[in-house]
Amino acid sequence: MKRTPFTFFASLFAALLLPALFLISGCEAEQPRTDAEMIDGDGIHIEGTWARPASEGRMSAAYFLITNFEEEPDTLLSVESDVARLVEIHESFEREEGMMGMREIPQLQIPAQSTVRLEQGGLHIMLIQVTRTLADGDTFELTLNFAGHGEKTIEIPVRL
Ligand SMILES: [Cu+2]
Repeated sequence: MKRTPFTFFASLFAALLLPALFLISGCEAEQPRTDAEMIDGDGIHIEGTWARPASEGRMSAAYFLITNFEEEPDTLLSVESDVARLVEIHESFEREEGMMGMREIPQLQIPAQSTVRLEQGGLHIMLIQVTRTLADGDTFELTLNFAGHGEKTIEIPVRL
């Protein structure tokens, strides 16, 4: 059978245009996936978690980095754990005598597309009256309650 111009263009279409169409639709398919991740709350990332060791009944502090990849700010409203009687968000400040003090803050703003550091001498999660001894190498869970992203439970390793 002799090739007509029609079959030539039809095979050209199949060879070039169809893969191109798949490529285009493939790119489009990735866009909603990114949006879905943000709706699911993956726009907030926690890393670098650790907490100081403490004997039962004493205080410990937990530290980590919170990164908000979203275009909207979020707020850490509260933190819960069954490893302490009371869990508070604290900030450190310099007293008049040059000594460092710390105090509770009601909530913690996480600005859009930025990282907030909880670290020694700065912001931290205060664990008051730990219900069991937290030794180097132990782990426990903290549940962070965000205004926008809801609850996030993270694992905290205890280390010196
Ligand atoms: Cu504190």
